[in-house]
Amino acid sequence: MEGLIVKNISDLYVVECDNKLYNCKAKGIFRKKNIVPTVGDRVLFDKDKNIITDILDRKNILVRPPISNVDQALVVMSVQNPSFSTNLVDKFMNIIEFNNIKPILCLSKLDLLSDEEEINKYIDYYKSIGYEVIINTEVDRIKEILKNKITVLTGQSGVGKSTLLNKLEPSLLLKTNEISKALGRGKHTTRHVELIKLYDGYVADTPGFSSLSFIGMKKEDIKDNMIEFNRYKDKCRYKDCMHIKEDDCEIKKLVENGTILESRYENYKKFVNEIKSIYR
Ligand SMILES: Nc1nc2c(ncn2[C@@H]2O[C@H](COP(=O)(O)OP(=O)(O)O)[C@@H](O)[C@H]2O)c(=O)[nH]1
Ligand SMILES: [Mg+2]
Ligand SMILES: [Zn+2]
Repeated sequence: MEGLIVKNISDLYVVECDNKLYNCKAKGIFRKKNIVPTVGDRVLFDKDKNIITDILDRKNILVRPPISNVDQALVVMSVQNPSFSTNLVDKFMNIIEFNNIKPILCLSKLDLLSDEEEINKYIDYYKSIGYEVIINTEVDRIKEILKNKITVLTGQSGVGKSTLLNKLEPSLLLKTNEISKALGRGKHTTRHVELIKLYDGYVADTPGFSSLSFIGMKKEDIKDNMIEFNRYKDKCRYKDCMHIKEDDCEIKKLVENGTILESRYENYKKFVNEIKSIYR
């Protein structure tokens, strides 16, 4: 039978098939070949012996947290409390792009803003470069987005991720307003990775995702995943232009004339510096 690994606790795998759950172990051969079955894997399993016999080809795999076949990431970001951070938005988007996952920006706490003019400027910009941007109150739209997909929820602590999931599925009864330091270690939270079934899709409830990092990425990767730079880079004088110190750089011109958002460019330069310090 074919199923989906929806949960993993040490060597136990919970496999879902036709809306039923099976507690399985992995065939010994996997360990010998150094293959680790992962949440999100489509697998063949023997439902009488409760053994996973085969792992079907993966579309992608994330290492931390370990999860495979992710379709998209919902990047939840509050506009107030904690305040809106273009640095975090750009960082998350960049790392998610690098992993070949589609990022969707979901803004929360707009009710706390007295003036939406500033935030609308950012919303318009991110939309203009091709990103989908939604508000956490657009529940029907979010249901639509989650349908038939494996989605990971990312965003720093306190932005409203658990609140959002509870609104979508009240029976989840997720605790909200948890202290960030306790995330993943608090007595009510768990370390294991799990896919929650929601609207014929799955959402990964993974604390680890609030701390995405550039580890494993090169500065060229950062550049390649600033998606709007790619539209114009052929106009730079140098083919391998990093858009920082080079002359005749189209990207720098576009930042100056306002076509490229200044915060995006400034964040880009910071990320490149962060990478340099990782490898120093
Ligand atoms: N005003 C306002 N508060 C919100 C909103 N979404 C979540 N909150 C509050 O923000 C706090 C943190 O939410 P929580 O869901 O625990 O954030 P998480 O750490 O990302 O899971 C809680 O007190 C929520 O009630 C929102 O859209 N507006
Ligand atoms: Mg939470
Ligand atoms: Zn350039």
